[in-house]
Amino acid sequence: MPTHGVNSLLAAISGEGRDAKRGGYSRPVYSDAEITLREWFIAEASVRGLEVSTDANGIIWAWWDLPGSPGDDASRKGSLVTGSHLDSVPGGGAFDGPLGVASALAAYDVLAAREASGELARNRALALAVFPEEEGSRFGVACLGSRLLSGAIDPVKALNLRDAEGNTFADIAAANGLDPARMGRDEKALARIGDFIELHVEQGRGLNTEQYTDAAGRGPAVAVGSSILGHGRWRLSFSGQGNHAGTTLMIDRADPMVAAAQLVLKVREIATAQPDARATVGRLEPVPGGTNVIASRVDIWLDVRHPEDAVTALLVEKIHGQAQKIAAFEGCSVVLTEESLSGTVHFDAALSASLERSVHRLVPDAPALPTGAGHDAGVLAAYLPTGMLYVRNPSGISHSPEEYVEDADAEAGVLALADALEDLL
Ligand code: HGY
Ligand code: MN
Ligand code: MN
Ligand code: MN
Repeated sequence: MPTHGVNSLLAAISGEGRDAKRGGYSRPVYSDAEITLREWFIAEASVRGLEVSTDANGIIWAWWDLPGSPGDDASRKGSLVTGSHLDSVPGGGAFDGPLGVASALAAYDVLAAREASGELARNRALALAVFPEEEGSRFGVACLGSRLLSGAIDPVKALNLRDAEGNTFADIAAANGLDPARMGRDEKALARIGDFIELHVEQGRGLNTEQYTDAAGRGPAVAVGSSILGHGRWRLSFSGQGNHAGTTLMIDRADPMVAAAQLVLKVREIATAQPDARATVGRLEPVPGGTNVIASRVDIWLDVRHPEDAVTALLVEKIHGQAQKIAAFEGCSVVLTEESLSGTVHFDAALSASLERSVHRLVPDAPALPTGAGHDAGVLAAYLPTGMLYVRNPSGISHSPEEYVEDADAEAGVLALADALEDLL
């Protein structure tokens, strides 16, 4: 039984979903690559004797029941759960999601060895979990699996979400063996989760700033999550007059691409003027998208984040107002659609205090760190105690092939997770 081969577990999947065009990994939910990673997790959990099942919402659960336990809902009520996701953003890094899943497997190995040697006597079951569509890269709503589980999204809305090819989530879910009619808030599954802990690669420069690093530039391997920045996603569709690039005089144009381009600059201006705000247009899609064609429509996707939800709303209102002004000037129209919204999350205080006590045994200078990145632990925080651990990312870059975790830090993350879980088992 490997003690904690987190790096070998990650190496085993490092070839799946590589994106030759963008670099990094593209593993949209229910793509071949993400399905291969799901199968990898199921195999790794099964070989460890865990009881593995996929629920109606597509969440995979791998149960380590108490010795002699019937393993039913009653005996699993209030269990400890740890895990993350396997889907990625387009051209994402190797660690965002998979580090948390591989670390959960490796932390189980450490704890199983401690139980076998008599060092660990558990009072609770432990489950490893994999949540689908955390990035929202295929169907547009982030943390779709945990939102369905908790009831944070209406299953009818979820099932009607479409990917870029026009497939509905219902169709893709059904093609992957799920029954759309059974999707939605799952009281039994929620009752089984007493605490949820997600280990994740750190996605900013937090642990790399001078505040935490020594002269050699080395900072603590692990941090405990304190909060998640409120954030949301909107789509702005500019419509104009599609036309011929050669026969249409400049004066005769209603070009939505020109309107969208101006709005992108306005987004930066508005967000830069607001302390602590972040706003991004990371995706822009002209229709029909021909080189010699004036677009008839341009869709842009807006990601806005701020600690105060009211300010996020104000920023979106300002951006929408500017979009309407620009569209009118350019002879176009514009429609704003909200795709998803997550308020600022403060992790459970008691659980985070327990995580800090555990982690400080191994990493005494591990700080409590806020993050600007959303997570399933953030969605579930509204329904049950959740907490997070972050593992140092020397690049400070994420959602990019440059995302990175050193082997030694990944191993430290596993031991910190194992200690944190042990103290709660
Ligand atoms: O977008 C986010 O913050 C997360 O990585 N899904
Ligand atoms: Mn991510
Ligand atoms: Mn993630
Ligand atoms: Mn996440």
